[in-house]
Amino acid sequence: MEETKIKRAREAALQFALYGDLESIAPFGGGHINDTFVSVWNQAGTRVRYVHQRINASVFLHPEEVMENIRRVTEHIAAKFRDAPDRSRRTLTVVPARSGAAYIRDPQGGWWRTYLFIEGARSLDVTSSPGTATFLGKSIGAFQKLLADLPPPRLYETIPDFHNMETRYVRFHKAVAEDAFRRAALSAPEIEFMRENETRGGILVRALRSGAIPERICHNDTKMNNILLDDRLFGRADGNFDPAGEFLDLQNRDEKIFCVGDLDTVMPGTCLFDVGDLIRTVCASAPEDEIDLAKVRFDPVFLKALLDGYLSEADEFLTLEEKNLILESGRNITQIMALRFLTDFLEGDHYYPIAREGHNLDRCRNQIALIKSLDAQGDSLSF
Ligand code: ADP
Ligand code: GN1
Ligand code: MG
Repeated sequence: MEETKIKRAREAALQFALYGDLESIAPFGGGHINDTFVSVWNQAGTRVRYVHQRINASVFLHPEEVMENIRRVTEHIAAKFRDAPDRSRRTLTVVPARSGAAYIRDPQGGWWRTYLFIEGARSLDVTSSPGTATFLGKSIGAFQKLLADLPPPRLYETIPDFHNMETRYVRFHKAVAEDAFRRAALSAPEIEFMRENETRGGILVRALRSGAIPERICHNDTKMNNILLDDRLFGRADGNFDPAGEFLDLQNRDEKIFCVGDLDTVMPGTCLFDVGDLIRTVCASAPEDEIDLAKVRFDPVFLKALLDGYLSEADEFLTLEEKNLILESGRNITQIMALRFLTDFLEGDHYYPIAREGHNLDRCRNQIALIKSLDAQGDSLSF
């Protein structure tokens, strides 16, 4: 099975405009959606890596529109960094196919793309220090600012209603009513929690629809492991680089590099979707599928640090209404994730890959625990 997958990836990789000899190719990364591989090429004696992804065409019904969005977004960002050092580590670079297109189709109908591999960078699943939280917030504020002047036309909506809590609830209620896998009884308290929170959950989508908050270009999938951080941000207390070291708070961060990846869902939305997903992941004390719920706490220190960083970039363009909804956005995006994990559990785990039975229910319980921890801190939370 694995061998067939690798052979298919290898054949796809060979169709891109890459020089040299393909030495190896292997599965890579921990994303939930696409099939990711890394290849190593020997280019006249220098080893160079590339990332190849088979786009999940059940999730993205128009992969050509995804690639057109990504081409525009990456070229726009790259143009802004024209004179910056390490330009090709600051945004993804699409490597064209030999045909010149941004993707290839394989004989089985799969859609493949290739990116330069961002070397010397890492992504984190859990925040290690307030400094990391600040840096992650700053990176998404900067990303939104870089795209604020993207020329028309409007970007494609690669997944319509992606963060629309109302349509997500319609699907959830249907899944509960049908109960095709006889799992509703196993998740009764979680279903109840979702029902109790339905009206509150619509707050962002209602604000966007009424025009109370503006539509902007945003990323829509800012969980922290989609942000690549320069290895040079990590080091020892004396400030020297050490890849095994801690995040360094002391240095001049402006010189340091981040790359916001996973651009499939960059499309119109509200900035609050991005801040919300950052709050959900950066302020959680454990990964989103931790089953020991005693370990799942919402960290107010990381919240403050994260929003310090985010607002250092975004304060200048956010409206008062957007700022007033920032705290709510963290609860909101955590709720939509709990709802999506639970719906997928009820529908038989067809969207998120699972490593064990009940994995999606575990993820849902984890997200509900995070909301409860956030709620328990109530008015004491501030930024
Ligand atoms: P998914 O949509 O499945 O989450 P991602 O695009 O996020 O896929 O890729 C999965 C992981 O692969 C990322 O979390 C990141 O760590 C790594 N990755 C993706 N693109 C690159 C790249 N160009 N260079 C280095 N690492 C990458
Ligand atoms: C998926 O692609 P990935 O793994 O970065 C999902 C996000 C969820 C996240 C939860 C297109 O993100 O919406 O927040 O899983 N992406 C898509 O881990 O559905
Ligand atoms: Mg990802």
